[in-house]
Amino acid sequence: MTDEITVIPGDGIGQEVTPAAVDVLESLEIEFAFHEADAGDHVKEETGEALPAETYDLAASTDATLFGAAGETAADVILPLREAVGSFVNVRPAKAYPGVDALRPDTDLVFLRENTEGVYSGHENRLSDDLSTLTRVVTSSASEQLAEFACEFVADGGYDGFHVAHKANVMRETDGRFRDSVLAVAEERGVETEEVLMDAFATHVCLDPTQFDVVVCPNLAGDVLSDLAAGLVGGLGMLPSANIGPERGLFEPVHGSAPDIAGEGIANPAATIISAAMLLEYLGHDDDGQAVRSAVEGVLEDGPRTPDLGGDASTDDVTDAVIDRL
Ligand code: GGG
Repeated sequence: MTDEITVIPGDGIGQEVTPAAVDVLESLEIEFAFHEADAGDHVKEETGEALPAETYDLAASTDATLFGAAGETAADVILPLREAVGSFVNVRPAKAYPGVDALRPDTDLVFLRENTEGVYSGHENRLSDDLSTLTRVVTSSASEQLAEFACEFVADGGYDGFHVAHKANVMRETDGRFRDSVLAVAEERGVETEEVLMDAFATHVCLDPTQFDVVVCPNLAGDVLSDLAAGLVGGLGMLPSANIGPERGLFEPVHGSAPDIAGEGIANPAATIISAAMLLEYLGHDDDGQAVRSAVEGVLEDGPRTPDLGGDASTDDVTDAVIDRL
């Protein structure tokens, strides 16, 4: 059966790293039907709308979506796209690969980020010239759905349990609900958990990342803490992600549009290509996903490197080297 894939490069370096990942997918012996779609700052400039309805509808109807990067219109693009695929969790692995100059080469952890609510639920208001407010939404149902996923994730991955990062000592009602809901599901399922205050986590993960394997977080905390972990493993060019829904998924690097290097052809495609490997695994192409991961790992170890990793190779050089290894 042909896998239907929506491809949305988005803004900035998304226009460079997304085609790189598509080239890798096209080099495999799998039948894909790719549907090119547009979204982002440049679309808003042209049409007044960052996310065309056709793009949303494609993401909501195809098997999976590969997304590049969002710029200034992130809230109008990536949040609705995650909703389009029904995603309730953003899986963000942070792993230091051999050969990459990492601050903490012993980092190997996975963030499971709540993907629908918290402070990213869009309830912001400008009440006066002096005052703006934001409503933070936390439901037991979304927290429990995340926890169910986390329990499956640790069982499938052979982990002992998971950490829950929160700030329930200050945000007693919202993070308190999040923490209590997650812990209740884990207890019912017999999965071991440990709580960690998210600010303390930021320090502990830098001092000794080996203390952590799987970290379940509210939305904003997952976004920020995974970027922090990117700093431990070689930079934002290293972190892939999978937005998982019940029937479809959206796969994207953790990094944004990087306007400082956009258009130069030197963006690191590793995060997007590993995101494509996660897409393959999500669609059941486990062997191909593993082959893509191994090819990226081989190139990171002794192949060409983009400037963010200390080399002078282009996005295309790295992509070609990955494809050569497949
Ligand atoms: N490829 C991910 C991306 O474009 N990130 C930019 C961004 O602002 N993301 C916010 C989020 O991940 O919630």
